[in-house]
Amino acid sequence: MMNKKIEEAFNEQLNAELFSSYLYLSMVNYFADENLDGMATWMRIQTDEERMHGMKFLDFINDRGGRTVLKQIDQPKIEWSSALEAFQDGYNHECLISSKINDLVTLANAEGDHAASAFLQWFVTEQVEEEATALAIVEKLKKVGDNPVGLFMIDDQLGQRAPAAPAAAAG
Ligand code: OFO
Repeated sequence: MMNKKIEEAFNEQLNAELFSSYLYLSMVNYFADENLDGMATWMRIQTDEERMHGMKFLDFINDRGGRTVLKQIDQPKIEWSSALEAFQDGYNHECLISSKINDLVTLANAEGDHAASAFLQWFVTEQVEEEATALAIVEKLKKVGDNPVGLFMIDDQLGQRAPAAPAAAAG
């Protein structure tokens, strides 16, 4: 039987992960509109990864005999002034998600829910990577500034991102 406080908090996190997917999908559309096809490709893969994060929470809740409840997903921002602003928003969002994961670990430990704690460790590690990846792109975009050649070089590089292998994506 699933701890009710954990069940509720995990349902909230499922919603947060699906919102992450939705936010990045909105960025896909922005980049496509800006003819930054490489960034659109990169974000599309990110969108899929976020959905997979959500599914991990969904599976855990269901596996533990809890009840998954799908809540309304907020409308994401739809317009950005630059690629830098979009990736900066992405980085800020990842920092927010990291703090949510940390809070979940604190809650799981306080409730003595070792299964939930063990499950969350994958996300703790994942968030280190998520923040580092987004920040590295932000730093590169800051360096190229308004230089269109530099922007298109980064776009080309990001377009080479390969989708995560199914096993890795599923964690
Ligand atoms: Fe971007 O890691 Fe999930 O939300």
